[in-house]
Amino acid sequence: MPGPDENVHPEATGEAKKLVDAHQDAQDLVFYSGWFCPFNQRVWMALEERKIPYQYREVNPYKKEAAFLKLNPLGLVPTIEVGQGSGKGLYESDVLVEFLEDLVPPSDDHPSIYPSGTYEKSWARLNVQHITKKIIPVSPPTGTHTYLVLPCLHAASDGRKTDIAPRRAQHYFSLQMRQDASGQASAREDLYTGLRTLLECKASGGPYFFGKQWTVVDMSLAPFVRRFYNLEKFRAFKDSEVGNGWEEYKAALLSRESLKATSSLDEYYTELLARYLNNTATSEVAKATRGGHHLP
Ligand SMILES: N[C@@H](CCC(=O)N[C@@H](CS)C(=O)NCC(=O)O)C(=O)O
Repeated sequence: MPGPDENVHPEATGEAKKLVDAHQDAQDLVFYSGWFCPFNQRVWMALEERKIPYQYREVNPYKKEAAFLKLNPLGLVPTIEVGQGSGKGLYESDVLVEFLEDLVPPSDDHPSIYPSGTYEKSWARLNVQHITKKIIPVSPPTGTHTYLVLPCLHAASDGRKTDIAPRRAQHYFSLQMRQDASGQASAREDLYTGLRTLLECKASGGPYFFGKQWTVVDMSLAPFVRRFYNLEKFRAFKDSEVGNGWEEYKAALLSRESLKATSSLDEYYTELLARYLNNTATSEVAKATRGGHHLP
């Protein structure tokens, strides 16, 4: 019997559907995509931002079909096949985004999504890690509250990072899935803190994390923020509670063309997110969040 996630709407809608239709021709690079997935949307945005030709193929990753498992043994979207029919699969959104940066040298036709400068590139990666490990998932208990250690080492010289009892910090997915009010309240606080910490490191002098240049840091967070409207509606998430310029930053993230072009209609996201909000989702992400494990 199929699980509830397997019944996901079969295709993108709205602006995203137009983009899908425009990317049906065969290309060397095949993008195995799930229209609904925020990790997937990172890679789709990178393809668009870097203006790299690709063929779009919709996959239902919950079906775990044999041909797809040959490209990605985890059976997750996003996945990319490098060379049409080559069988050479790559996966993991953070890895794919770096791959797309390396694939074509940055130029006016293919703008970079990383800042220039060796230090700045690694600083960008550190902040992407913060998003992937400390804003989206459950963090395992540690002796210190690690998201206060990362990423803003420069600013964290005031001793805040030491004296918090070990506990599992909970963020974006937990806030959706927790059914009890006190669990939701603590997940909401953890999410606020994760966002605030990122903003402490944001450069001034422009709307984006690095100031004027839009980069991988903005891209890694934007698809999740695109889905925050559900947290506002059902989990009492309030932009005004984040502080540190969050409302301006959020507006900049949401107005990026590549985010809009790769987004489906709200009602289709809402249908899928409802399974997280009522804790019936059976995806790997849902199982990991429920069990307090690392995300797949
Ligand atoms: N760490 C992966 C996560 C990808 C992921 O969890 N994708 C979900 C859709 S949002 C998926 O394919 N789920 C299939 C499943 O749970 O079986 C990445 O960053 O690419």
